[in-house]
Amino acid sequence: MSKLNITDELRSNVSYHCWLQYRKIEEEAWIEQYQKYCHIIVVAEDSPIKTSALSELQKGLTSLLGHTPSVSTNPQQSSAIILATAEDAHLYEDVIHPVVFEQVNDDGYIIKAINDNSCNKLYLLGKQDKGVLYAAFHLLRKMAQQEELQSVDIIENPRNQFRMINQWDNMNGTIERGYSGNSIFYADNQFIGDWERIKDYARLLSSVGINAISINNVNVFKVETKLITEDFLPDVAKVADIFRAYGIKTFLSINYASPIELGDLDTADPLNPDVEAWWKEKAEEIYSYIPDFGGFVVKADSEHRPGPFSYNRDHAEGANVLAKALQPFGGVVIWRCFVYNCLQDWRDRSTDRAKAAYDHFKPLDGKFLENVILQVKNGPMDFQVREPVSPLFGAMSETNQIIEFQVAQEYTGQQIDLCYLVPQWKEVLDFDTFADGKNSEVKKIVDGSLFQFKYSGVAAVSNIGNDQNWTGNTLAQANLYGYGRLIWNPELTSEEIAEEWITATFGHKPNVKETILNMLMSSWPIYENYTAPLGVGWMINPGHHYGPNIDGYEYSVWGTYHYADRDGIGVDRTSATGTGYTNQYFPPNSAFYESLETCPDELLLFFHHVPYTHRLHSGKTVIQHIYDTHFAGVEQVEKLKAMFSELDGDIDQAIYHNVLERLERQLKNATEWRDKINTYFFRKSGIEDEKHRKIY
Ligand code: GCV
Repeated sequence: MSKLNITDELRSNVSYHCWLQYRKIEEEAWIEQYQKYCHIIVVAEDSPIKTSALSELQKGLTSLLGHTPSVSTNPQQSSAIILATAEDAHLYEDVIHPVVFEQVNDDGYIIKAINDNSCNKLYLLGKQDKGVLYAAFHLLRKMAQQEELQSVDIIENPRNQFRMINQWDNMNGTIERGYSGNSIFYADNQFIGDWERIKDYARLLSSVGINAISINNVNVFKVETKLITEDFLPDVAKVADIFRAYGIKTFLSINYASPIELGDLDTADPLNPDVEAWWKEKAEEIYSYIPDFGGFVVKADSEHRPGPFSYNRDHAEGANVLAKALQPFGGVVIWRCFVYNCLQDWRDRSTDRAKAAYDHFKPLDGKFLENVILQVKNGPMDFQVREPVSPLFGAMSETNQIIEFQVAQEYTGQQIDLCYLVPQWKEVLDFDTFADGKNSEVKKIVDGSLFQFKYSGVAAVSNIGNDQNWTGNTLAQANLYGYGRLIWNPELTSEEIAEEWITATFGHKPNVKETILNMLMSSWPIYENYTAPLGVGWMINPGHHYGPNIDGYEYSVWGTYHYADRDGIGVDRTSATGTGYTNQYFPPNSAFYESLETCPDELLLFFHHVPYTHRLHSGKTVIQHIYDTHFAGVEQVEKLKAMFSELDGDIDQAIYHNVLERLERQLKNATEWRDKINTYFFRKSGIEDEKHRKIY
């Protein structure tokens, strides 16, 4: 039976097109301004990426203006859109001096309008093909936002070199931490072959600047181990062809024990010469199918995955054997730092999961080959609604680093609850590590500029599946869009990004814009209000991680993560009396978190164990804060729902019902969190709510 899920019906659905809807422009003045450039598109030489740029422009302009531009190779046009790379100088040099390309990086571009009486031309120029494609998407975005073009003169460069998406798709069709249906890549332990849907995904990703993708879960099980064999490489190559045409490089997650699991050797010891030879041969084989293959993503020695520790080797030795194999082909190893002992006994307070990544990796600084990149989760734990920034950022000046975010809302509402994550990511990127004095923000570490990394950038776990709207909750599309836009330009504000997304998705009605903007911008604080308080984290149901379970997290079987007892709550991570985690930060951050005086309220319980009567900077006691935020959280979700209900009739009906249904579930979830958290802490502390509200 065919597993293809791309159908005309699916495509006729507005939400399927996400932010690439390109609604027809109604205002004559805009049509007139835009139309004068858009009758002809001139493109010199063909290439797969330029063909994508052309097809995107044709599709987008037809939809926006109701007229399909024709295509020509002849630059002698009075009015046209000109697509060219730096090399096609004959197409632009009469009006643009090639020296401007000195300001453009490999993925950057120029958009410039030239107008005089007889001529209206728009130049979309990239240093390389990719730049042309990004310029095409930029132009379409401007038109969809109804921005003027006549004086447009833009030089745009992405700030981050790697702008990556990690799929956590398994070949049986499930997605680890997927909340929007099944995989668009696999079913029944095979590729589905739904190339059109993958192409549509490539379009979405490329339109926001994503340039790399790993297409299988970092937990690599039996079947997926074979992705690097002749059984599946022909299909991986087809996927890579699709992504390549949209400027996206394909990567695979690999099983560190592949030499054993694929039946060739009885060891995966990285220092064993047979193992080294095995990986070299494997790399040659992969590159014979995919000449521009990106490389490997590796989760090793973590959550029961194999790794170099089995052979008493460290992670540098583990990564380097792979790096050597990929190096001749220009490939890289993306080695994850999410390494900790998930079976550790939490009654033993000398161990601290938050310290694990730093403890494992910091001593290895400078020992990795130059085509290894460490991928570090944004926080020291695991994508909680609130965590401090991982102290590994800045701590390894000799080792390429990229940051890992999670667009999939594993711990932030699972695409049922609304949680616009761009403000959270922005806070992380703006965090000053003081690694090289003041102004050593995370964004300058991951963009490679602070320590001159050869490779750097950002990766994130995808939130898409085969649901018709890709993301389960249509409003969760804003997170995928926002992720791409933010890592392209970390100086954009969360509001700017949200506004762009809203207009592209819902159009220009002021009431719709205002309501959805309010909803998105308030959603992260609201989610934080009704879930685990003051940075303590977890408190979720084991396994699936949705809904409250104060002592429930699966890796806390020997004790809780939050150490709540009748007197107080929180984890003492100070160096004076606790685990010493605060020492992993550079001064003054170490002292800032160490001191109760300066530690910010929202992270108090991450760093300190305090009595329930401890007074926050806000003036409230901890226990009163818990009660108040949990009552407020539910009221705020009720308001979200009421606000959204006002949009009935103003937005697409299917989207309206999709979001409303999610808000109803969110309200139930928030209510359950409020009741369970408040009851738990009332019973533990015996302290009444000052406002005498009913605690269930
Ligand atoms: C892919 C968390 C998630 C796991 C995930 C892991 C990781 O523990 O719950 O599902 O595994 O992070 O990032 O490797």
